[in-house]
Amino acid sequence: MDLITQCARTLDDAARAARATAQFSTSGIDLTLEQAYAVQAALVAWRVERGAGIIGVKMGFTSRAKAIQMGVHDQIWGRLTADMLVEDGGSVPFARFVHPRVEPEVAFLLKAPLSGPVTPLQALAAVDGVAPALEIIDSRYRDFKFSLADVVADNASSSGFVTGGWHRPGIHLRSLGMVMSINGRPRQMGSTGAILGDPLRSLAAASRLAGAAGVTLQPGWIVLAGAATAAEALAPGDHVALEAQELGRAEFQMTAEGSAE
Ligand code: OOG
Ligand code: MG
Repeated sequence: MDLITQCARTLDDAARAARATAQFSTSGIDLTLEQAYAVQAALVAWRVERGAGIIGVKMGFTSRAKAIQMGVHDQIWGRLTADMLVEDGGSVPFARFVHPRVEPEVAFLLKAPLSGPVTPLQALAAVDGVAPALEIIDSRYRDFKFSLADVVADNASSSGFVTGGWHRPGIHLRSLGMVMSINGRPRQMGSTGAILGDPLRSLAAASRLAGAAGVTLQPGWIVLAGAATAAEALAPGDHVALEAQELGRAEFQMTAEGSAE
């Protein structure tokens, strides 16, 4: 088995068993960024073979708060598959995850293909709708610790997401207040402007980065722009709600069974 397949197998097994694995970078496996994206593509291809189609992409480390929290400073992208989508107001089994965290985001729904370098205005022309979103991230690495290449290989910690109601794309996204509450208590507060100054810039970056990898963002796909604040750890039974100015609400419930790590 070649190195790419071997790393993809390790991460895919860890995700399916909801059990943490050792970071590659501290186990003598130093993937280049290019190899890490190849691992990501390979493990997502297996998810697709098992029946979960690709429904979009996500951006990571597009806010200072996330870069500081994780100690990783370059923007990355990952692939979203149909099995990650959690219905707004729905519930998700805690046992599916290793050590899940949640973060407040903005989601875009595309109506036209998008690929390669574009301006935020050109990116906006491909947008059908914008919604408040909660991303559930779950690193397959022990203690949620990783290098840039490690996290890229692990599909940017993608594991679940919820989108609230869709709005017309014209809403200005440079400074809308966001409050993320867990069990009714506000835990993170921020602004959509924390996402690269404007989440549309993150959409343009998604187009550029995916395009460089030969991927065209498709009509009907969802693009998660990245978290506006640091992520919060989740426990079984937690209820999470996001309230965003003008964009409204998104929420979900973690089921009570299962335990972290
Ligand atoms: C990697 C994913 C980062 C974001 O919104 O910045 C991300 C991680 O923090 O585990 O999703
Ligand atoms: Mg995120």
